[in-house]
Amino acid sequence: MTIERSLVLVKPDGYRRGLTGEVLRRIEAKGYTLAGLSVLTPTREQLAAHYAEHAGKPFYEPLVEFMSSGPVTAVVVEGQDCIKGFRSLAGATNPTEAPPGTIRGDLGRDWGRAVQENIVHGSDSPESAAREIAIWFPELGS
Ligand code: D4T
Repeated sequence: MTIERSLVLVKPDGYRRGLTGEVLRRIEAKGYTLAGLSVLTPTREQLAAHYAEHAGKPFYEPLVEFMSSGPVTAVVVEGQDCIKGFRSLAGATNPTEAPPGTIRGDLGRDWGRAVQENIVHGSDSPESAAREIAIWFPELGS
């Protein structure tokens, strides 16, 4: 077993609504540690790299527009199995379906917009985590 790293983003809706601390609190309360933290407004170039798999999908442009609309907090989360563990903390992509107890279930809702504003992103595999950490924290290497 190896200690994993996951790239978590508190998205612009989470930042605007003052939920950054609450998300970080839940990550730390779970027992994971924070290995990197940065508040920044993403460039379209960073988002094109981060969301390359979604290019061309109907929600892609609204997604890039939303994600570049204000500051995000990028976090490197560390701990045993933290990639799966954080996705479990986050809940389903659609905040209406995310169960109570999860970040999206407790703090998110559908606002009727072209893209789901669902507060957080978390890497979905070790490969994605390595790719995403290089985008948001080039100085960390790996
Ligand atoms: P992220 O990547 O932001 O953690 O979210 P998920 O892993 O849960 O979801 P994703 O990569 O499939 O989607 C990225 C981003 O696009 C929004 N989205 C997604 C949307 O508005 N409508 C959709 O149908 C899908 C699939 C939500 C998250």
